[in-house]
Amino acid sequence: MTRTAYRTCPFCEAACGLELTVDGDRVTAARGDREHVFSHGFVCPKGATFGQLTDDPDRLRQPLVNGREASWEEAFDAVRAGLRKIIERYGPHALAVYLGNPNAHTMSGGLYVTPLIRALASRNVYSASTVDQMPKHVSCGYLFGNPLTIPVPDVDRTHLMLILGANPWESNGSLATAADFPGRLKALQARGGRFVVVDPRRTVTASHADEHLFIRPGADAFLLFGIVHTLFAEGLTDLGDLAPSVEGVAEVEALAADFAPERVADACGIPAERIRGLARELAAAPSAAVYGRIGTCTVEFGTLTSWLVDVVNILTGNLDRPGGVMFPLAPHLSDQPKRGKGFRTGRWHSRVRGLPEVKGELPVATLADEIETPGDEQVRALITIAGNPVLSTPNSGRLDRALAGLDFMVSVDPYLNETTRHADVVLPPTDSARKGHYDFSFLALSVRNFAAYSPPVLPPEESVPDECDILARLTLILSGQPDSDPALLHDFLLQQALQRVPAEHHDAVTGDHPAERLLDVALRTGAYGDGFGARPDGLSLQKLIDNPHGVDLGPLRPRLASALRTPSGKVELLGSSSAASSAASPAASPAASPGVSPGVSPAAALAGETARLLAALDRRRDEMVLVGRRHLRSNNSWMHNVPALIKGRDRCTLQINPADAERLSLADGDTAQVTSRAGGLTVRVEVTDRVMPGVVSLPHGWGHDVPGTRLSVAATSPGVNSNVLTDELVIDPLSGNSVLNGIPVEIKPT
Ligand SMILES: Nc1nc2c(c(=O)[nH]1)N[C@H]1C(S)=C(S)[C@@H](COP(=O)(O)OP(=O)(O)OC[C@H]3O[C@@H](n4cnc5c(=O)[nH]c(N)nc54)[C@H](O)[C@@H]3O)O[C@H]1N2
Ligand SMILES: Nc1nc2c(c(=O)[nH]1)N[C@H]1C(S)=C(S)[C@@H](COP(=O)(O)OP(=O)(O)OC[C@H]3O[C@@H](n4cnc5c(=O)[nH]c(N)nc54)[C@H](O)[C@@H]3O)O[C@H]1N2
Ligand code: SF4
Ligand SMILES: [Mo]
Repeated sequence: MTRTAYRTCPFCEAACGLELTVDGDRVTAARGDREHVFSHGFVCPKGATFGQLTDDPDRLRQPLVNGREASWEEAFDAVRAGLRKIIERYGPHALAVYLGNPNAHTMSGGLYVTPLIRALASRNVYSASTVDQMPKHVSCGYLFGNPLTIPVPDVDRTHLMLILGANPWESNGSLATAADFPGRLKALQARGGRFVVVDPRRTVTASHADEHLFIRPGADAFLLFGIVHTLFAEGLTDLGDLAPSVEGVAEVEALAADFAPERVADACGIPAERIRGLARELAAAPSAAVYGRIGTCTVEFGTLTSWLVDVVNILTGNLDRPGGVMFPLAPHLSDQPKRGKGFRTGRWHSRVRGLPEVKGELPVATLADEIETPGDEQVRALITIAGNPVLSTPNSGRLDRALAGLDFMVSVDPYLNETTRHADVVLPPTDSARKGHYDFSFLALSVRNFAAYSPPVLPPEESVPDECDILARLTLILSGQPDSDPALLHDFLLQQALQRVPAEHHDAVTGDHPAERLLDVALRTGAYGDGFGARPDGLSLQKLIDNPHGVDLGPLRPRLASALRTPSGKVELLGSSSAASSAASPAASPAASPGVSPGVSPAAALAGETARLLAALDRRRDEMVLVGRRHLRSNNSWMHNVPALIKGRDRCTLQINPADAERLSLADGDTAQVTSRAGGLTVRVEVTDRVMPGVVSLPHGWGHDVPGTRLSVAATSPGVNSNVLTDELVIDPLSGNSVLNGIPVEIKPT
């Protein structure tokens, strides 16, 4: 007997609705849910393999202790012994945690990671955020008072979209949840709008664009400052209704004074007249949205660049207006205005390099330093949850060696891969078909307001616990509780959530699972909630269960006043003066990561970065630089074990422009040796004019040929690990984010 079930796809930020065919206890097919209120039937090759991932024979279904299958009780005993010994002997800071990307896609990640970090009480918290979007958090923290208050492009209504360093045709977007991003861009063109792509590669997105401009990697801050300069020089700034709500315009004008288009054109590789043209077009469009992603974040001036993206949106009056960039309103959050204290970083610093804390974390680029360098509070044990830092973080060769030297490591992960092979204990969570799903992260970044909850599609397996239970047990072990019955934490969290709810409603909370009950409380007290009866039409868990294709909550609405968390209640272009921020303490940081002194204001931090950018105008630009890329049938490092996704010709190639190939005596199909300060590798060359001269491109997430893993399909087409080449010593100083694009490399034929 087959049946149909509906479920949000958990693999990327697009949050598409899937229609699953279920046969007994297997998902046998996955297609787009045509009735879904947000994705309208769209699906990509990854979502379509939902069932194959669930059924992957290499997926762990039993914990591993020292490489051997063990019972869950044995595994948790080993975890307790391993972790408690380190904490008792060396204190909590000797224990680090690394949180990988899928935590943003699971309910356990949304609900149980924060309590775990609290129980850990270590300064050594790391995540994939510092190889990804941390610059955007910092720039939005400065501008809007909260690092999670991130405006998204209103792609469905905009007249002009400027896309920098993003390839949504393949990635389906990030920090902008937009199922069927390609369809939305085509609709933009069909209604007479335009989109322009700025990228050192002519990507699929660029080839569909009305215009594509090649840019030298890392140069977007020059381009954007050139645009800001032009807006002021030609009297094109027009904040419109925003004007009374924005502070610091004159200061921004002063910062942009030195960046006339003529001065920055060479550094960008874009003619001055075109930079000026972009400024004029953005100013003249009835609405426009500038959107930057990986290519604007994982670069040396990541925070400054991310800040400039929104500065342009603000100066052209496009913040918080339809067709511009807007603040989504997620169903589990409230819509109440609140003043904040201003966003601060540097509340503590990393031990070895003195890098500042940002959003409660340290940069993953310094994790190997903390493991390798002896001394008090040296990291001796590591917990990884849904992460593969051996493939995804800079100078990963060094991190790989460092992990081998840990006293103890535990990984919560369904695969024995390049990272988890170092773990003493691997705890595999149940598969996605057996998990409920609600997007705590991405409904707050969606280009249209909507709500969806998917209950588990298959019943739980006796032998495999839910990930919420695994994280709850780890949390109880970390906090030194003798009993690690997960119900203890589930109850505690529910009581905490109910603190704001009158006691007479407590019995009205519904849900079959602890995560469902927490969600029910959040929904009912959230912006569209039923208020436990006060608004009978409002949202609740039951209402979402009754609407398996989601509940549409309409296009984004202006809501600046309730979104802002700044002390002034205004947009603070230069950040809040009351919020002492701090980047790298110069004494402790290597020369490659210059920074501003601890305790400086965001305004001083931005001014410091602007001065450093100006100095970078005169750098040599004759070396080859490396950038990354993504493919539609990949998902960072972890889907190469699905036959349907890995089949076809080798995708892990070094793309190089014909002019460079000729100069270096390389032909298509040759192998080349690529070296950087951090490391070297040998890879097959693909000669293509889709990458600009002076730039080579290699995707990340490959390199599946190391011993000790269980990835039998991925190992047949292993590729090479591009992060062997990226340099952990060069970071964006204000956010601690790694620089993964624009890496100087030398290339030789082999
Ligand atoms: N050079 C270069 N490097 C990059 C990037 C780049 O563009 N260029 N991009 C960066 C970006 S944007 C990101 S987000 C990072 C990603 O960095 P990571 O998060 O470290 O790596 P992933 O490849 O996403 O690995 C995810 C892990 O989670 C496991 N997993 C999958 N589903 C679940 C689940 O439900 N529960 C648990 N517990 N585990 C699960 C997988 O088996 C895998 O081990 O990589 C970064 N690295
Ligand atoms: N198919 C697929 N989809 C994914 C993922 C995946 O691995 N595969 N990963 C998911 C994740 S975790 C994320 S964070 C998102 C990322 O989503 P995107 O940011 O859209 O993804 P990328 O393909 O890395 O696009 C970055 C682009 O920046 C360009 N670039 C590099 N350096 C520069 C620069 O200095 N300036 C400019 N202007 N451009 C530059 C690159 O050539 C590349 O085309 O994708 C998500 N979706
Ligand atoms: S675009 Fe993303 S959310 Fe949609 S089906 Fe593909 S992987 Fe899933
Ligand atoms: Mo990411």
